[in-house]
Amino acid sequence: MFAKFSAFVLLFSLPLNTYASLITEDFSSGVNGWGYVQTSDADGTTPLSTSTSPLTLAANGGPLGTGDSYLQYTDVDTNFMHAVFGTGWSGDLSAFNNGTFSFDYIQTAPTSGSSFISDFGFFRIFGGGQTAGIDVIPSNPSVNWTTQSFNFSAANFGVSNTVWNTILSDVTGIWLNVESWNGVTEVVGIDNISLTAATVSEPPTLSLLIFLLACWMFVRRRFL
Ligand SMILES: [Ca+2]
Ligand SMILES: [Ca+2]
Repeated sequence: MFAKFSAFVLLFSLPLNTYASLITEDFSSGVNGWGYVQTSDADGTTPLSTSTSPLTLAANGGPLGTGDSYLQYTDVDTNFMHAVFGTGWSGDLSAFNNGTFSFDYIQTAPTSGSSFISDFGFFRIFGGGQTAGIDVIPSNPSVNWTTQSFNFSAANFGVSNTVWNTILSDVTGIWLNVESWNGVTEVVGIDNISLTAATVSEPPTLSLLIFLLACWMFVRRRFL
């Protein structure tokens, strides 16, 4: 009887969901593997060899103000600079299919003018020998922190489910175009990057409840 009871306890101790449901980065513990690449084309995929880094960790001035660190990109040349995602943003991300991607962004310089580069905010993901990308920020970044969210799905990225699933099963890199202004003038920031898995659908939840009820009735009949 003890063995049966132990098995029952073990059953209820099993994790219901073994997949990660959130990837997030607020730069509170440093750069954390984030980097940059430069390309000659706005949405290009071939990194240039560059020696001057546009990347710094700003200790203050994130969306929460003093003490809120964020990642700052200062334009250094006429190429297009892209943020390269760091630790935790690679490997099998299949669990995030149809999830929600969100991040905060700002342009701290220039504070006025109209030399916007529309490719700012072009989000590109690489994986399984494939790539997909979309422009997630169609308008000018402002001097105030702004939050942008979008659906992390094949339909939104304009690729087939086959290509999308291939990418997500083995993500090798994610880039975000942070070149916002014509001329070597702009300073931009990003913070609070997150990817949240889609909510579990109702049918499996209902099935789980029925299963647990059946277990409880079994135990009640045998042990109580
Ligand atoms: Ca932060
Ligand atoms: Ca520029």
